[in-house]
Amino acid sequence: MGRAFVYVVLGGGVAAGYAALEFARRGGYSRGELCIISEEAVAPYERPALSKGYLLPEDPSRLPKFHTCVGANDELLTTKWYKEQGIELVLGTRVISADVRRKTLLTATGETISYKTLIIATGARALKLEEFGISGSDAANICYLRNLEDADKLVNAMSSCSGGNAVVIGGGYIGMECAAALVTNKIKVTMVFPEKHCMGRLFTEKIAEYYESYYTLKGVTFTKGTVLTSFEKDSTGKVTSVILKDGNHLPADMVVVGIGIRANTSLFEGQLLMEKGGIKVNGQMQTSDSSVYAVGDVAAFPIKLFDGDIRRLEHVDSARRTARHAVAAILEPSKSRDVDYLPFFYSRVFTLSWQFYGDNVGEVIHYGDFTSNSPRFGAYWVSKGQITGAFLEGGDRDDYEALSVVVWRKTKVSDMSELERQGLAFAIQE
Ligand code: FAD
Ligand code: NAD
Ligand code: ISD
Repeated sequence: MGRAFVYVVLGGGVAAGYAALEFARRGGYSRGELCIISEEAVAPYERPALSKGYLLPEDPSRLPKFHTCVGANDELLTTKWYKEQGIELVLGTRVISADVRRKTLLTATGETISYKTLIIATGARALKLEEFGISGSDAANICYLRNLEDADKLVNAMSSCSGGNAVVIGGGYIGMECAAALVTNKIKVTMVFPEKHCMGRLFTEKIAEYYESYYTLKGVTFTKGTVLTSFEKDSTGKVTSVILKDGNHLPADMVVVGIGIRANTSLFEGQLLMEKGGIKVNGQMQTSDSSVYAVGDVAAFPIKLFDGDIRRLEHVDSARRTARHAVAAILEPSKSRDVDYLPFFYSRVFTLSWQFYGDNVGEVIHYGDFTSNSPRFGAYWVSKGQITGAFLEGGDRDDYEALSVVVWRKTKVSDMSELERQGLAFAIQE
């Protein structure tokens, strides 16, 4: 049993949605020649909404409102849109093996799907506590957050926990955004993570200090520099407390775990070149097999701005752009230049909102007001006399645009103290 397509997008997340829109805009395929295979039961959606609008206590965002590509202020691609465009959605279908030489995929239902060109957009999976030697994370009140099913479990757990205690494991993006959502849902939060401060992969100590103080005022307690070792459960199997390595017991009506991800590469291990935990691609998003492309969280691609260094990014803007780039490269190879991407990350919690451009390497200088409740502060990273990264909390569209430009141009800095004195004005007047 099998079906044959010219183009197959494997994975139905953010990158798949943006790839579909790019295919539709460019044409170049006929009805029935293009399909998206996704383990998820719904058409591609804006995953960032799951830790933001989806968790609001009042008027939470629900599908179909946040299907791609509304996150980029573009068309809302509903199931009907895919039908109209002649793009087949093969939903609720897990691919269990891939044969790159034969150009076939095998689904869990036993169907073989063949392709001429494959775009791998399998994203990533949340790391489980079991992978750190801690068991029991399948309990009804322990939540991870990667997909809609996880988000529904989290919403249900929150609704039976009002006024209760939540423990958030991990001080990264999921930890910070979920802690904010839990507090907004009137749940008391303790965050537990091993580092000295939150968002260790990006924030400086000074930036982290601001957010931690802000969260503390909102009622969040920080337990840093330690990890959990096990859970206490009641007779129904529900977690009642989290036991830490330092011996403390934290009461818990629910637990949210955000301890990082692994890219979903396993179908292609041994068949395609890998790097940085992802599938290695060139500037066309093409893997070591010329019929196979990889995009989004699973792809490790060269960043021209970083002198061609290969990076695997775990952010939505990168998923959107790499997907569009791959489709352009597939449909019009002669016109396609190598991807030239400026890494861009952002988050929104409570009434705060920050953006970051570039790479957080080099010497850091901070500027602005770190004391206000409606703050406007930032940081520049400078390496070899050039700006490599820029962070800003509380900026407007023009501010962020100006920062992106100074990073993009690798603007020279001759005097660090002058940069510090000027702060945001340095970027705006450039
Ligand atoms: P995904 O969106 O994860 O999609 C992968 C798809 O592949 C899924 O549909 C999955 O089911 C499917 N799949 C995987 N394996 C198989 C298989 N074997 N068979 C069939 N289907 C398969 N980034 C930001 O920049 N800003 C944010 O605010 C932000 N918020 C986020 C909030 C949450 C809760 C999460 C989880 C992530 C957030 N991110 C954010 C990260 C961003 O969502 C990802 O970078 C982006 O989703 C990556 O897109 P992708 O298409 O590569 O992977
Ligand atoms: P992350 O990499 O941001 O953070 C992982 C955190 O896990 C670390 O900060 C650390 O504190 C913690 N940790 C690691 N080992 C631990 C242990 N043994 N015990 C306790 N804590 C431990 O990953 P995440 O927060 O899980 O986010 C998952 C993915 O979702 C990432 O790819 C992220 O980029 C994405 N995401 C992005 C956004 C955004 O860009 N605004 C929002 C939500 C999610
Ligand atoms: O990029 C995003 C983001 O941060 C969201 O919350 O997309 C979603 C929404 O804008 C779509 O509803």
